[in-house]
Amino acid sequence: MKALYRISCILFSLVASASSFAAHGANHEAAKDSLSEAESRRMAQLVKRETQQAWNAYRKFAWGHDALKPLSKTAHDWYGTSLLMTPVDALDTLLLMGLKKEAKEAQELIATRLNFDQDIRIQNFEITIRLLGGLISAYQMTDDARLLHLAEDLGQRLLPVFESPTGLPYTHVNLKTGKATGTLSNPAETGTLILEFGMLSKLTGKPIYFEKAKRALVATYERRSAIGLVGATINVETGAWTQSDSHIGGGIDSYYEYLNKCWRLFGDTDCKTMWESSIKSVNQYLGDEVRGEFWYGHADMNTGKRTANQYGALDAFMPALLVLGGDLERAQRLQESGAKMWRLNGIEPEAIDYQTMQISAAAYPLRPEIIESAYYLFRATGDSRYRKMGQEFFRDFMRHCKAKQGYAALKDVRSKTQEDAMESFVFAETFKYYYLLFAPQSTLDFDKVTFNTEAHPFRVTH
Ligand code: DMJ
Repeated sequence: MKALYRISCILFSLVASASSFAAHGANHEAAKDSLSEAESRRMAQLVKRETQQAWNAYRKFAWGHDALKPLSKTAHDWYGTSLLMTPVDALDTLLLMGLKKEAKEAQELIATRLNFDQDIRIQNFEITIRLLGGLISAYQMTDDARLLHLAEDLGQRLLPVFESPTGLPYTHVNLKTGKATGTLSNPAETGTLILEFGMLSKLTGKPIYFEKAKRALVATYERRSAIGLVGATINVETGAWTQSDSHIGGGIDSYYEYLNKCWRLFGDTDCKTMWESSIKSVNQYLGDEVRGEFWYGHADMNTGKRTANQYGALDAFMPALLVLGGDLERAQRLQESGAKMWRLNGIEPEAIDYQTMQISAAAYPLRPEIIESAYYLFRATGDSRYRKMGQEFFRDFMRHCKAKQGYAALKDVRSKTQEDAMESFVFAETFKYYYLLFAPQSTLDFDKVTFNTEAHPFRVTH
């Protein structure tokens, strides 16, 4: 089977390059850098097939649980009891790909089995972006009122996190008792809530969700330094920063994303102002030019002094955000830097030092951000070099991460040793962004939706 699969991959790439050559005639250079529509459709089909196979593996070995462990073929539940993380994260992707049978079974499982009345202490950020986000987009795509009902039940159970003296949310809450805990947070956790809570307000007609999440976002912004940067950790009870390291990577990333997207989705002009002033500081103090390449590094939030030349797989969402902010030049240059990071080992590591190009964190947990950026850049420029880039990434992704059952994270991108983990965001984001990059534009109207940070597409309908 494996040999057959390899042969079909080789045949696929031979056919793909032959048709690319034919389409572009003698123009070898153009052919090398771009992908024809026909090749792109074939890539979309390949992504769809891989998604279906990974879903079948989940179905076979982890049905009803949060996630599949692809190497041991066992199941994993984050909190000892299942919150159906993979089905909720996957549902809108299955729908977008037209995997009707799979989507229907996921929808029924969620509607009949998902139960938030559980005595567990959950992380507000992850549950909001994956579950609240997934339920809302799936509701908008199916009109299944049971999904909205679940979203509202969850939203109510999460609300106690906002009851801190500053309005900055606690990191955790017990879903049954409502006890909120966890005082040390970060901008991503305090500022990545307004799309999901705001949509819940729109859909239920109850303003409280939007108001609480907006207060948390503004409270984060108000604590920016004199030079307009935020730090890495903040105490939600005192509002004091406990780490002044500033960057655009994990722990801060989606705070900036939501400043922009809250304006895009809700037309909120406060968010527009906060976004415009924040991105100026980010570009001024975190943007970096090295060897003619553009990167973002780390700096002290108070002095602006460079503290590390670190960039990684999570930072690679930034070209997409720059596209939304209208800065195509930086977006394109940064994506080239990200591709250079990817090509160091034929798949991207968690982090590198971009001065020395040495790896500082070697894992690859199947992250989507660089594909997300390729998709946004393709939509913004129409330049099929981004599809070509996506084709290269997808082939590497298949080559190194495909397991006998599903896809497996890598412990180390140098040795390509696989790890027994397949995060639910592989379905929500990684497969989805690959598919949307290659599929016809009519699959989803990019201009009419706003993706939450877990790639769940939202629309404001009223
Ligand atoms: C996702 O859960 C979200 O995109 C989050 O904002 C950070 N990144 C992971 C996937 O890499």
